[in-house]
Amino acid sequence: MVEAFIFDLDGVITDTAHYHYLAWEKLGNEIGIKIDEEFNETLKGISRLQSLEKILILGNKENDFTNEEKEKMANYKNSYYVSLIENITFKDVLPGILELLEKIRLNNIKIGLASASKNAVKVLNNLELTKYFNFIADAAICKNSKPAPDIFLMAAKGLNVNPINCIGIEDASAGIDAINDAKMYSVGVGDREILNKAKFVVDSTEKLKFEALIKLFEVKN
Ligand code: G16
Ligand code: MG
Repeated sequence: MVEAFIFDLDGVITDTAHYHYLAWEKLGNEIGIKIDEEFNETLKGISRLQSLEKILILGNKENDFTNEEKEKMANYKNSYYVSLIENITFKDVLPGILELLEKIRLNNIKIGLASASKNAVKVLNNLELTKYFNFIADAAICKNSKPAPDIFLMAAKGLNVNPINCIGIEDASAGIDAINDAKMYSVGVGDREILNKAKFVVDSTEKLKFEALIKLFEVKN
């Protein structure tokens, strides 16, 4: 029996993945590292500082900066990102998500959030979706970020449910690894090749249908 749906935020509930990209691209321009959409794919679901490390490696600049400078760069990226999410409203909820949340709630199934973003609460508030969530895992106190299962396990614990009875929904390959390692049923939204480790993949959020997901989960058990 499905006890909970646990959602990733960026790229699943709203398209902030694109804003993260714009903010990293802006930092990249400052430090002379070109970030394209393909490389950005590898940053999805990865924490802020880990993303910065990957970008510096991409530009062969991993030994060029002190920790203090790296902190400043991460803050620079975040300030721009925060300015971009300031104007997010309920209109930015991706297609099908509101309907899905409504149906889950109507069926008395719990809803959790497992985002790597320290800005998740703000984004959810701006989207006016906070009321749907029974528990929001706090990325700030999560030791190991995706692909480690920790944030999904933290969500299951906060919801007081068994991970094997959870459906996890993600847009990032690292997130699918996290869900699988947490022993949850993994659903990917996006490119089938990138998300090839997911148990089930849809190419857009409007194809996330409550009844179909429940059926898939029941069949696998
Ligand atoms: C998100 C994004 C990542 C981002 C991370 C940290 O994770 O996918 O690109 O680096 O959060 O975000 P912040 O800098 O706001 O703390 P998720 O798990 O919601 O996809
Ligand atoms: Mg994501």
